[in-house]
Amino acid sequence: FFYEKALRQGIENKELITYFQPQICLKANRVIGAEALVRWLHPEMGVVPPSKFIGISESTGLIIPLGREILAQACRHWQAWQKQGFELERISVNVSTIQLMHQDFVSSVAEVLAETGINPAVLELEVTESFLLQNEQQGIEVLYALKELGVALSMDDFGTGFSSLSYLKKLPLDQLKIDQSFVQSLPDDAEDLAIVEAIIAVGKAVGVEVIAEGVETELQAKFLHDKGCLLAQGFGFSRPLPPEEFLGWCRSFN
Ligand code: G
Ligand code: G
Ligand code: MN
Ligand code: NA
Repeated sequence: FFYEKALRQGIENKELITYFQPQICLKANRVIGAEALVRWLHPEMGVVPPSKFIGISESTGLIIPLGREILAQACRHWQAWQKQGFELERISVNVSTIQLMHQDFVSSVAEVLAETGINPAVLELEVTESFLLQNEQQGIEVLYALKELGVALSMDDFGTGFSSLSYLKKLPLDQLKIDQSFVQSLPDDAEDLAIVEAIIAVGKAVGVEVIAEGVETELQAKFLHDKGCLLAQGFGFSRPLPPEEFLGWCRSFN
C-alpha cells in the first residue's frame, strides 16, 4: 500500500502535517521548545506514523520535498504562535542523513528561513550520527554551513550509533539528545543510569546542552533534573500534539 505513488500523492494533497511535542525546561518547569514530528493524515487510514513511510520516502528521494515541507510547516507554526503572543525559544526539526547529504540542503534551509522570516536561532535541526559513516568530511562541512545560517544543531539518538566520541570535537553541535532507550528504565536500571550520567558529563565537558527524550514519569524527570539534565520531552509531559492543540496545551502548562 505505501508505495511511492501513494506517498507522492499524499504530499501533493497536503496530507502530511507536523505534530509538535513540547520540550520542557525542568528547572523552570516551562515549555521552551517543541520537536516537529511528521504524520500522514490519510483520508482512509487516519493518522499514519512516520515509521510507516519515512523509510520509503528516503529510498525514493521523496524525503527531499517532504523534509522541506515539514521544515516550512514548523517555521510557519512557530510564527503563528508568536503572533498569538507565545514565543517558543526553539523549534526542532528532524533531518535524515539523505536530506543532510543532499547537495541542495543548505540552500533549501536558507530559502525556508527567508520565506518565513523566522529568526534562524530559533530553528534547531536534529541530525543523527549515521551521516558520519557515509561521508564524514562532507557531513562536517554541511554542519558548518548550517551554523553559518545561524541555526542550532542537535545530535539525535545520542549514544546509539557506532561513531567514536571524537566527533564531538569536530562538529559544531549545540545539543545532545539522550536516546529514549536509555531513559525508559530510569532510575532503576544501573547501566542506563551510568550511561545517562556519562552523557550529561560529556555534554558539560564539551559545553553542549543535553536534553532527554522519552521521559514518561515524574520520577524520571526529577532524577534527570537532579543529575543536571535540565531539558526533557516525553509522554510524561505530552504526546506529540496536532498543531491546533499545541498552543492551548503550552498555555495551561506554563
Ligand atoms: O513521531 P514518532 O515518534 O513516531 O517518530 C518516529 C521516528 O520518525 C523518529 O525516529 C523520528 O526521528 C522520525 N521522524 C519523525 N518526523 C520526522 C521528520 O519530519 N523528518 C524525518 N527525517 N524524520 C522524522
Ligand atoms: O527518532 P526521534 O527521536 O526523533 O523520535 C522520537 C520518537 O519518540 C517519536 O516517535 C515520538 O512519538 C516518540 N516518543 C516521544 N516521547 C516518548 C515517550 O515518552 N515514550 C515513548 N515510548 N516514545 C516517545
Ligand atoms: Mn528527534
Ligand atoms: Na531520538
